[in-house]
Amino acid sequence: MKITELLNIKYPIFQGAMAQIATADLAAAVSNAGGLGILASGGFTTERIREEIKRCKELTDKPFGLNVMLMHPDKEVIARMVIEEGVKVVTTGAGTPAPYMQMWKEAGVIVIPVIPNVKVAKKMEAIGADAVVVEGTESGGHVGESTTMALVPQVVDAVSIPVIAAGGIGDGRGMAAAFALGAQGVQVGTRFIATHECPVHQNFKQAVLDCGDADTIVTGRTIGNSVRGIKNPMTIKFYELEKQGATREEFEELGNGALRRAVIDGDIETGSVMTGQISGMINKITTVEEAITSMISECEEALKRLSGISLS
Ligand code: TUI
Repeated sequence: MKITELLNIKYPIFQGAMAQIATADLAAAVSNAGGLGILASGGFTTERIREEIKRCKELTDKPFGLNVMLMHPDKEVIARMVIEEGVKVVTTGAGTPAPYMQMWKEAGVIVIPVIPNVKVAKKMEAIGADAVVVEGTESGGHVGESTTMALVPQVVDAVSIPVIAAGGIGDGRGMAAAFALGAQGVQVGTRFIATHECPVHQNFKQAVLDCGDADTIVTGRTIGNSVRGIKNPMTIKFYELEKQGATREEFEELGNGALRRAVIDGDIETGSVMTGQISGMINKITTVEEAITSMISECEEALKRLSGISLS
């Protein structure tokens, strides 16, 4: 079944559930514009997550999802909240959703794990995932090693469930490329930061607009917690800490505080500005609807252009 039919959405565009950023304001705007808005749980308390779910139901009558971030200290509570609040679509990230799969499937929830490699994709299919979001290392935030270009076709070959491509996709050309690789849809995060509806601090938006193609960096690789964000004094500090042998827990604690400083306080020097490599292409703030409709028309244009290419 096509992903748009499975989810009852108009366009195969998911909005990435950016930690501390993807509130009901953003997710409802994406769903109202025909994509799939997805609420974040990363960096939010369980009370806040419940509030955002309730608010999203008020702001849209279209389908929306909740991302269960599996490094969240209260992940079990959030997993149960999905059912209590009647959330119909769940994406998961930064770990395996296996412990909650049976509970969700019995409740009729559509489960779409975000995965960084073929091995995890196969595992997710085996435990009953309805689709997977394949996230390349071009993404902002917590990332794997493989690029979207290399990973998507390998996952498409390895599983029979629909594949959604994520990482480095910020316009309709990227979307057309994802289709060429065998994906049925795309997940987009960074592009949605540069929208009026995105509740992130203005300085964070400006940092994305100012960011060049080579201005993001991955830290935390040595402790198995790779995070991509904009190069700044904060990421340099992370490097120092890695060298001094900081533990994963210390890193995560520091990461959460730093993300809040950037997202809420607008401190883009000592805060963690988690954005993807595609930031370099983003140069204006638009509405969510404009972002989605331009992605769709650019994609159609790209597909038309490609159909004119002849190699024989
Ligand atoms: O989860 C993400 N991206 C994120 S989560 C996040 S919150 C955060 N806050 C402070 C510091 C660090 C992070 C920010 N960005 N993307 C989805 C994703 N999931 N990428 C990679 C994975 C993943 C990794 C391992 C999924 C599954 C997995 O293992 C599963 C298994 O079976 O072992």
